[in-house]
Amino acid sequence: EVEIPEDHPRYQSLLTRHRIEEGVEKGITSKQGLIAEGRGEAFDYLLGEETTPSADEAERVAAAHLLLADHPVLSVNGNVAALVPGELVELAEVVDADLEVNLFNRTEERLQKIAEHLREHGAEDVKGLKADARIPGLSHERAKVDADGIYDADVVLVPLEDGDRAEALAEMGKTEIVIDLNPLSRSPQTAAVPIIDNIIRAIPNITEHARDLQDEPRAELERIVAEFDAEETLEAAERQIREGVAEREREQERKRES
Ligand code: PTJ
Repeated sequence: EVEIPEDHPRYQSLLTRHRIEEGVEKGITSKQGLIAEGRGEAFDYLLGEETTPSADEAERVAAAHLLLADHPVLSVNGNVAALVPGELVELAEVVDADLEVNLFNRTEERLQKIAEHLREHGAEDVKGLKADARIPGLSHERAKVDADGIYDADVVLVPLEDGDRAEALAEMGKTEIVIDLNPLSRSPQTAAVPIIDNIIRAIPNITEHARDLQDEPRAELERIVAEFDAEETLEAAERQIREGVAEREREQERKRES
């Protein structure tokens, strides 16, 4: 156990990295998950390592979708399980969603370990182990889902998802909520609700919004969903990155001049 002092300027980022390392050691996270983590960190740095107002809005819209859904499912991969297991279980409880392990690099061993890890964090029923249905249009291994899980879902939350699968799920007519720090990546581009934020901040914030919205009438939730503009959210994130970089360049310029 590495102790990271909470006042360290990059506390959250170091904690995230440490959880991914532990995930790999436990056999939950894939080695490719380490690369995905590095990519995510770079974008998080550019976004200022905080939830932007537009990401917060997307998280509220995601909460409204999950509350309105007949059968919401939260998809879990090796990175997600390492980073936010307890937080996901809590969100699933608040919006009454299923949890389904769904892996890009699918191995039986990692499936079992992730399901067990989620149970240790309070999950009762974990789907994804039956794999008795297929997402049309994907190669065999990557298409495997549960018939009474993702296959049957009307709303799916797919964090850190590969672009092909995000597209195939959207083509099945599912409302897709994607969490991904890279606004240029294909999965948020195909999502009904792209959330450009670190999953570590996004999941607890969706849960908070869901608690806040759970007693609202359906008409109000439907209004929140209808007013959302996915394109604008992606543009806001790109702007944030560009302006953040420009701002830092100006700062360095000022330092050099003084
Ligand atoms: O456990 P498996 O086998 O299902 O594999 C999972 C990974 C994530 C390894 C697999 O899906 C993969 O290779 O994904 P990619 O193509 O690397 O895409 C991951 C995306 O997630 C990238 O766009 C990253 O920027 C983003 N990302 C990484 N960490 C975070 C993140 N987004 C939000 N929060 C993070 N903490």
